[in-house]
Amino acid sequence: MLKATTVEKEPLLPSTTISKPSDRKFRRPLLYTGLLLLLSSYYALLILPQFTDLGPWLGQKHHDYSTNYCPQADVLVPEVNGELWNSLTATIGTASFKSRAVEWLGGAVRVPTESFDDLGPVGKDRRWDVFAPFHEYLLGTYPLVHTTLNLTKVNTYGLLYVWQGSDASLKPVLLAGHQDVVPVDPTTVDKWTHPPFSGYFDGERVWGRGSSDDKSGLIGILSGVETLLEKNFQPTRSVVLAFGFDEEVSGRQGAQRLSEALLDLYGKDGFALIVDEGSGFSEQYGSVVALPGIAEKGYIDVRVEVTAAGGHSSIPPEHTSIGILSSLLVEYEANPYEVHLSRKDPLYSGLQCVSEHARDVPADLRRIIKRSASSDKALHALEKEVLKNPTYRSLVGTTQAIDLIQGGVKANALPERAWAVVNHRISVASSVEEVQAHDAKLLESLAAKFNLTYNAFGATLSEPGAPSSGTLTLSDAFGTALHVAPVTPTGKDAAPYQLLSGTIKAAYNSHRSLQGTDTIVVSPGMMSGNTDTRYYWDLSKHIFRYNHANAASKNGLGNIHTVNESMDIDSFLEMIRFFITLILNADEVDNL
Ligand SMILES: *[C@@H]1O[C@H](CO)[C@@H](O)[C@H](O)[C@H]1NC(C)=O
Ligand SMILES: *[C@@H]1O[C@H](CO)[C@@H](O)[C@H](O)[C@H]1NC(C)=O
Ligand SMILES: CC(=O)N[C@H]1CO[C@H](CO)[C@@H](O)[C@@H]1O
Repeated sequence: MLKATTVEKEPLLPSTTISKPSDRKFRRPLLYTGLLLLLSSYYALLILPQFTDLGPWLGQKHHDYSTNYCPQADVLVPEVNGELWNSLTATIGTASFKSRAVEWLGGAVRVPTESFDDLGPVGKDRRWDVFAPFHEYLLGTYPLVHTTLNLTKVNTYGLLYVWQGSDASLKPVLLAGHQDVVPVDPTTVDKWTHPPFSGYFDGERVWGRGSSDDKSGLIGILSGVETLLEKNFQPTRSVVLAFGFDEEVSGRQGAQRLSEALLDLYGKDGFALIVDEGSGFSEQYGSVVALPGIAEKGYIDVRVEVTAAGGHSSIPPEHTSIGILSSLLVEYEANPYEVHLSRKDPLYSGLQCVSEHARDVPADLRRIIKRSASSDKALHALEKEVLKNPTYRSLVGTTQAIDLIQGGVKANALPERAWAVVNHRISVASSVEEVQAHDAKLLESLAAKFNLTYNAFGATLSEPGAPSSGTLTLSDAFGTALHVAPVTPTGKDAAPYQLLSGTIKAAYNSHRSLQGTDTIVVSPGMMSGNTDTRYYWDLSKHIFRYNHANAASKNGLGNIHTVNESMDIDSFLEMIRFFITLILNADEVDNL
């Protein structure tokens, strides 16, 4: 999860333009894997802060609140395949299917597939070999999948399954997930209620690392496909499955290579939609809200490096490189990024959905959210309240955190070099370029004050050739900058979003024998981290990070990335139901 930072308002808009980084930068081989901080997270977030300060907005008149800013799709139940769906729905509800699901997921957990930050290339580093037994497990567990679908192994352990549809003119659906799990800290093994790779089933939950993140997704998809095959379903629209094996450590050997293979096979925008791991649904203001992730923030680690003349410290200059670096870092923290809530922000769409559809939203809150759609004044008032919540603030804005520092080698020698790394998570309203320009501008006056030759992201900002007493260099620390993800369309005419929404409602209702469209609200959600889809932007404009996990259940999402990770079996069964419904629905619509 993203760490919330404390941020104060301080205007500092970027104004310099500096050289644009090439896309190649974040495709370069990993230099310092050990320091990579691209932690991926499971959650899409929508947290409404407590509102306290809306007094002035109460009792406002002459406003039309009737516009529906978050129209809901109808429940979408397979029709052409209606009989099949009914039969599958019944099957999923049986005790024997539940036992199979327990075995499927538990067995997958029992094959440890940890990925580590410092892994070398596949073929060189033997620690990747753990994926071979995992593939054996899948082969033995899903016989029909392996006799019917075409399997290509990309970069040895990436799994690319193609379930060929009868109509090649229909764009396929891509379902994604990852095989790897975050390592279990050996010192915490005895703190687990059931051992981390036991896959133990206690009658309610399957325990172990990966039971939730993300073997529930991967096994959920494969279980759904195997079950469809058992009922002799043959797709019209092709279904493609892509399972990376290093999502937790950047996806460069897995998803990145898979994306190249997928692009070769299907071309740019070759997929009707992509569904990867992500959020599920939870309770918000008295209603159940599903939050498919439609956006991801960008990322850059900025290395701030100062060099200065060395020498004996008995005759020191006024400022050493460490002293200068300290001033630069103080400047950073004194000038946090300005944060604004914009109507284009996916989190704003989320506020609209909750205010429109959640049952227990206080009337004054509901009103100001509605008003904010057309009134800038109301938007500012809303922003002021919303950004009081540090998590929300971090999700909306560009964050900065100084996470690494180093300098000096000896107590009596002047440090010739000192550096720090500032980690930024980039607002969906901004860009890598804007952040680079902002940081470059921020330190410009200090660079001049300390008489430094100033280089920022490849451009010289100080007077070329002028003598100086040292250098200041800003750079992309590990070549891991990540652009802000394109925002997935969610309007009324965005057919894939409507299909997903209708499917979510159908799966939810069918799992509970409910009727009606308003049993669960679907709202655009925002990821706090990145998934393998960071490599899939060219494959489809319609990317959703969503797996229908039930975070509203009493056990929640189940301690991902930590001790006691576990998966509620009922929630897992509902995930399988979701994937089956999605495949069948996508198979019979022709507007994707
Ligand atoms: C794991 O769960 C058990 C209860 O099943 C609890 O007692 C224990 O504190 C949990 N461990 C951690 C670290 O949360
Ligand atoms: C900067 O440092 C260089 C080298 O020591 C020196 O020649 C120059 O005069 C200095 N400039 C200023 C403005 O202090
Ligand atoms: C299961 C499987 O391998 N199916 C097919 C994969 O693709 C080749 C070539 O198109 C077919 O010959 C296989 O039957």
